Amino acid sequence: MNYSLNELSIPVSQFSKDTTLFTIHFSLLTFNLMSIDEHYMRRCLQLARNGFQHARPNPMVGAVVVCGERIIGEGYHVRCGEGHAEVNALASVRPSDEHLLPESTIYVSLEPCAHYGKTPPCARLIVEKRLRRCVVGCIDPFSKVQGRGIAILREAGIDVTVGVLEQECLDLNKHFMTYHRFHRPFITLKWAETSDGFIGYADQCPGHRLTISNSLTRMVCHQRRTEHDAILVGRHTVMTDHPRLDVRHWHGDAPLRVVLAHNEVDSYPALYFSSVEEAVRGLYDRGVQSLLVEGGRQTLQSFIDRGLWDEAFVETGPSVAGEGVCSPVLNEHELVGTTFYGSNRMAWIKHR
Ligand code: AOF
Ligand code: ZN
Repeated sequence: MNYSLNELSIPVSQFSKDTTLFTIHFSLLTFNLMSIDEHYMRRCLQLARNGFQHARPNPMVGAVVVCGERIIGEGYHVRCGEGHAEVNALASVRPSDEHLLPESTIYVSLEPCAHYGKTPPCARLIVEKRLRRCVVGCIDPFSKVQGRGIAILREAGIDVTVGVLEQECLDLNKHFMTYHRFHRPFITLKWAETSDGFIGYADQCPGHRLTISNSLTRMVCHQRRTEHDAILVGRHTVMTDHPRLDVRHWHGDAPLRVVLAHNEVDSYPALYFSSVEEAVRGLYDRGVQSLLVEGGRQTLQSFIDRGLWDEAFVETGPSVAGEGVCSPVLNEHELVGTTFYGSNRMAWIKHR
């Protein structure tokens, strides 16, 4: 669906006496403009993902400057504390193309910022550079922005379109969005269960550990760990499993270790909270945008019962336990997708 505008530039006068044809032409033109905006917004999303490793706790953002049908600049937010996507995209415009800015459009996957943070406001830079149009993927929920960037642009007479590929733009930064919109970390649950629905053997079988994951799903789980700021388990899991909760089967930073318990357990180094509510509040106060809850059953179920979860990754292996600790029960949820890793199935589930 990547048409050039020229392909559809039939003179309107040709149809002016024929309302039906005019309507068809007009809607084709609208559709065409929409797909062009989506096309460049997709490029913004693609660029933004390059910031995955270093942009945190800032969001991943991409920007593209387009004049006519030519991209004259592009960039993304590389590292927290450094230039934002718009700054990098505008800096990449060649001096010989600078004069084109007043007839150009800047596409950004997140609303340009309006505040002086570690860097000056991007909305002011766009005004200074006199761009004609700005297409925004989604509003920035950060309290110092929240629509103010768009207001600055509109007040300066820039044509602003908001909400192109909005859901994809929101999903890209789901941790950041949840943190700023709901004042809590994004919460992901993770467990592995046997084909007959058990996550472990009962306490009566000390030292008898149920192996469900395989080498591939271990890599996937450790990759998930690198994507989260903190990882949490309950007191019982610490006592029975002594989990390392680090990143050994993937590359990246290990999340902050958190334990739900009234007191420190077995000198296990972690941040301790005595209840789910206290953990969620305490982690928010520490700027933790995402939390991975890895067990055990009681801990997982307490997050579920309070409705304090966003996504779950449930791995099902081929083994049969016969008896033991039953897997947690999810409330309102929908299956997003399923991936097979050897004989293990990983279900990606969202809270509704
Ligand atoms: C943009 N473009 O590429 C990003 C934005 O401390 P600072 O100055 O880096 O500002 C961080 C905030 O700026 C961050 O919380 C978010 O609201 C916004 N991020 N904004 O215009 C970007 N990364
Ligand atoms: Zn900015």
